[in-house]
Amino acid sequence: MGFLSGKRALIVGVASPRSIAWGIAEAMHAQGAELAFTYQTDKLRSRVETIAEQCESDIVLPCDVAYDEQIEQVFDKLSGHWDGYDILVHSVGFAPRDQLAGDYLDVVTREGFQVAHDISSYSFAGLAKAGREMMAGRNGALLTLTFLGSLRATPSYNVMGLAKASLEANVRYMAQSMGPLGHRVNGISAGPIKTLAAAGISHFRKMLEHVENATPLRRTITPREVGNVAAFLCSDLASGVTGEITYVDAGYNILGMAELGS
Ligand code: NAD
Ligand code: 0WE
Repeated sequence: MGFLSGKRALIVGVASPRSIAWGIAEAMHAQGAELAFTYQTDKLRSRVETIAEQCESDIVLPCDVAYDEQIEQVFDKLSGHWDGYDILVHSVGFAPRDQLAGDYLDVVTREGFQVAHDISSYSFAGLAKAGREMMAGRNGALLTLTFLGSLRATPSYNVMGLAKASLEANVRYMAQSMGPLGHRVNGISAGPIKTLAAAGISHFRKMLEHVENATPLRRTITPREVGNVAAFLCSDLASGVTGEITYVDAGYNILGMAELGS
């Protein structure tokens, strides 16, 4: 019996076997959770079906979080399988590609700003709101994924940093809103991992090397390491924790200055 047995979790944000959401699904399944998944586009459907099968789930639903109707439909369809659910995992982030290279003020646009905030921050609240009824009476747990670029200016991360700052504020406001209902809302700030969302980001390999050299544990982290913390935060073991951002970054965020020499 795992520490998530009897819990039902909806996982939003699987795109490949490297996805952080994939590691979260594996970790939650290992702890006995029952899982359901969404996919953004038809192209991603078969990938998501693969992880669903591995986790003994046959609930795979479409959801592009840019559309209110698709967010509503997820919970309409989910209610045909489950009478309620306990855990929402939001592992979604997006800004138009032209926003993620070059100098911040050179590349930022009103449209880029709006899309980044809509898809990367609003969608967490949108999903929570649409799923509130199905979570009623169950001591739910909601979790999102963020990055240190929310707090510290990070080259090329640009408007995504602002969107993650908004997402982290969303964690606190959602925690305040849902706390009286017995639901907890938390975030994990993950260190850089080579996923699809990192593909094509220029100098990403160099960033990983920098982290490997600088971080206290002298290595990067894996989706499964994020998954294990996600499983804990969404379990009753973390029943006193809400509104928090927990770092799973091999210690990078605690540093004040690089170690020089040798
Ligand atoms: P990923 O590409 O595997 O996952 C990103 C997911 O966002 C994909 O599944 C994609 O389908 C989904 N998505 C984007 N737009 C969407 C939309 N309109 N509707 C529905 N889904 C949409 O990459 P990942 O690295 O696993 O990213 C997951 C989360 O982790 C993101 O929030 C990302 O910002 C965050 N994060 C990633 C890293 C990293 O270095 N990879 C570090 C810290 C935080
Ligand atoms: O949050 C992210 C990446 C999010 C992301 C990635 C893409 C690539 C494809 C958002 N939108 C898009 N749009 C696309 O068209 N991370 C934390 C990973 C990441 O991205 C960076 C990083 C890190 C770390 C970009 C610049 C610098 C560092």
